[in-house]
Amino acid sequence: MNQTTDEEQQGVRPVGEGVPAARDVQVERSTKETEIRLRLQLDTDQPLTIETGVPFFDHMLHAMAFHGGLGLEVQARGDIEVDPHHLVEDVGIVFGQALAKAVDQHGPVARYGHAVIPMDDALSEATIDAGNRPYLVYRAEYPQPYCGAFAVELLREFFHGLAMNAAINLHLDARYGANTHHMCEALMKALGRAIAQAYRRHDRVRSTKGSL
Ligand SMILES: [Mn+2]
Repeated sequence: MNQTTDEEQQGVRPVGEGVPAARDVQVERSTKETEIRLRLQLDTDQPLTIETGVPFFDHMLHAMAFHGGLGLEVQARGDIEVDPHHLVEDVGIVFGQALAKAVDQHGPVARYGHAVIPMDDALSEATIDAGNRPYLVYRAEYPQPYCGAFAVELLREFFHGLAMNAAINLHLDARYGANTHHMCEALMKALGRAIAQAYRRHDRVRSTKGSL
């Protein structure tokens, strides 16, 4: 004879059955160079609070999260008076860790994601395999080296930290454009869309090998 708990008799489902828990993860990381708190919610696009102290980077993260429909809160402080390099890289690391944690805690995802996004003169593409094989291919030749005070070469550090720590294969291609701001922004929007697609819930591990 089956035994039922009080909770089941009251109609409360045990966690893990029926409606899955919203995927909501937090990661904190502090080093001598940076201090970062990040919360990622994959099943809601609210709230968005992004404060890194680097305005153009905030703008890029906001574009990524908004167009990916990701709930993202980032509070980051760091030695940006030296160079935003550490901070941009470490936000990539922590965001990657959050994506990995979401899969660890909440189960398998669709794996593949792809988006191509235009912005006026620019066209940028992002392709993801969230398949536990970390790799970054990043192709971009920007016509201007800076967006405001931000050296756009730093975006590579964000993408690398993200790819290695989420353990994803990430291909990014800022295909063409005349304006660096547009090329970067289109790329970040494409990244957000590709993440949203790759991290859709899936009921089992998507691999012919049975594991990733
Ligand atoms: Mn813009």
